[in-house]
Amino acid sequence: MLDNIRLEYYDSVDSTNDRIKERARAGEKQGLVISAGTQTAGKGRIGRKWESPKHDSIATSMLLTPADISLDAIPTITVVAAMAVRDAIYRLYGLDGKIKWPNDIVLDGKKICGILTEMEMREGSVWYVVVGIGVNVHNKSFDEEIAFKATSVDLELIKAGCGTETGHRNELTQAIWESFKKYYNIFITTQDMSGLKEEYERNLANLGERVRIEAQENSYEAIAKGINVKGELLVEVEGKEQIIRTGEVSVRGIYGYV
Ligand code: BT5
Repeated sequence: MLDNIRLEYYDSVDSTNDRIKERARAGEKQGLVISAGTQTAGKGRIGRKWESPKHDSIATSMLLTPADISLDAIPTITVVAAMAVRDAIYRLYGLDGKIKWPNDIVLDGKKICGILTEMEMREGSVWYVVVGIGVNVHNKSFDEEIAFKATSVDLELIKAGCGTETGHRNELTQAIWESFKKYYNIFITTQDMSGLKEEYERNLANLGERVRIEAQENSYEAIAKGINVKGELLVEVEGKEQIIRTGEVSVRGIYGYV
């Protein structure tokens, strides 16, 4: 079980995930969180970049050392983390984000958060896991390549007519890890989504709608049906159920990014 969360903050690091890995290899215990004001080499999945401009966004990573976890259950941790971020943003700001399977939170059709889970094996079993979360908080604009699909807490609060508050990065970071603890401890008892699936599906973007599955070799349309207990996406293609397993697949709505 995850109980003792310890928060460390640095003004600038390369990647908070990489700082956690270094500490894990040095024998650090589960529950360490490293957050940074900015990252000089923030990472997305499969070699993509994550932009974290100075003091505008949250870049935060936690070390987990789950005992006897199966390799299969590791990708599910991303799915659990997405629930936690959604929950924290809702509790603090009333912003009703949706989860874009597997690793994004979206608001008004744009990405507000990305999650990158990494792990290292030792002697044939999982040694440690790093869950890294990036959330756009005070960003008022984005680089050209992502401007059409990125948003922030402040931009969404302004749209909702709530104005903005200052200083919510730290409070949001704490809320995210508190929520993560709650969901992770439910997940870890069974190592699957059986206790969380229902809530997850309530907040899943595109549920029951047509989506485009973009795999490396091909791209096709399907209807999003929900998730299974492993946290894999269930879709229907020409009347047959299919399981979307890999995070290297992009799932998009038919119109636009979500
Ligand atoms: C992700 O990858 O969304 C995972 C992002 C994880 C970032 C956190 S920050 C703390 C920790 N330390 C790290 O080094 N990483 C983690 P992916 O699904 O591959 O999406 C990456 C894509 O999102 C990029 O190719 C851009 O198109 C877009 N993107 C980059 N920065 C963004 C931002 N700030 N807001 C919205 N979209 C962004």
